[in-house]
Amino acid sequence: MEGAPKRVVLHVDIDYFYAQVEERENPSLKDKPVVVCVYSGRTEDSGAVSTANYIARKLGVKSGMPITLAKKILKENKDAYFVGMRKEYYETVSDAIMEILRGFADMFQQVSIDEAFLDVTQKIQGDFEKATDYANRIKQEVRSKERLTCSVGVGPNKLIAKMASDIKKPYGLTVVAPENVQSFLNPMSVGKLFLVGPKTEEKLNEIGVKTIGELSEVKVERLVDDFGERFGEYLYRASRGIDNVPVLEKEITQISRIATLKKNTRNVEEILPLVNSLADDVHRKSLVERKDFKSISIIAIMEDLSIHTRTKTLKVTTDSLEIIKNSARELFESFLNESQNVSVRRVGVKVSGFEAKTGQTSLIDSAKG
Ligand code: DCP
Ligand code: CA
Ligand code: CA
Repeated sequence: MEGAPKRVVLHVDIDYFYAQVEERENPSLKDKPVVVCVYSGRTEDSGAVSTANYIARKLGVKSGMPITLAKKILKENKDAYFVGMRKEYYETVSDAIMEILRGFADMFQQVSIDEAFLDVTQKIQGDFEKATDYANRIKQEVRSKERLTCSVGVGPNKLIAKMASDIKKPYGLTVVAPENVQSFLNPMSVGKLFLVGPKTEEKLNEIGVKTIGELSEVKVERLVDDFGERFGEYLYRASRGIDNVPVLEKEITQISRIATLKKNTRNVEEILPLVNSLADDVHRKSLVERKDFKSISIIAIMEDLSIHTRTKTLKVTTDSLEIIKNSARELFESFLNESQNVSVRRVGVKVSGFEAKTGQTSLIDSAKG
């Protein structure tokens, strides 16, 4: 593309983060299965696995599974070590690592407790030949200063860097120069494309698309018909490795959308279709930004132009579209019940109270239709 500056973007993700911190604190754990647990406190073993080291994963333990199941899987293993999550401590470790990473970047964006994007274009003069050495220096610096390993992906943009960091783990490095982007993507299954979840994957498989290369051969019109304008166009671009989103220093603190109703009304059924489509937009944006949210708000601007907001705050963060829609409906219903006899003119939906996403589990499956 003419004039588009050539960029070099790194994505750094710490390997089995919480469990690796536990290993660091307690070297006797090194060769044992380590499972970090979030105990809910209801019964001794109720709760979920936060993460596990690779030894435990090989045996079948996964993030999110019930602790009781993990214990069953490791029942025969006398060495298995279960430890309660120490989030605040991991946060301080994270801060120290982010500080190191920031020093290597022209522009820096932390996206979760254990991952960040670094725009290093100036640092290495846009030269991909220098990228391998530079990324290795970063890995070594984190290892020597913090005694933790991370994996790094390098690409011409965030999309490719993010996908590349996941290829070799732990302590991996994958560099994808611009001329190799399409051959990097082509053989991968479409499910590996960022933001393609199981449902989208299934829909694509149904039209005969199994790999990202095959996806890149589908006409954009077809994708827009099947998946809606935004997501259809995203798939078209992403399958070609195109992503122009800059590495942003500033973290956003909320995502909102507002629109005007076709006619002023106090009837919730007339309001909901627009609210739901705003919820779709807000949700998609939260996935793209990799933000989990805790609060859902509605905004109502009345015919007298007075502005009202109502907020619902959850106990835990979520990325659920369902929850946005249900909360927005609830909030509008109770707002309309308590408000004066004035009609609504504009409506808005907002999510806030972010915690950056930790896993790679954010999947768009709510495409149009
Ligand atoms: N995490 C969690 N619950 C999940 C997923 C993740 O509490 N369902 C926490 C624990 C992880 C941390 O977030 O250590 C980072 O998440 P990642 O998805 O990056 O997973 P890991 O760092 O544990 O492993 P990997 O080596 O695959 O990056
Ligand atoms: Ca990680
Ligand atoms: Ca991560």
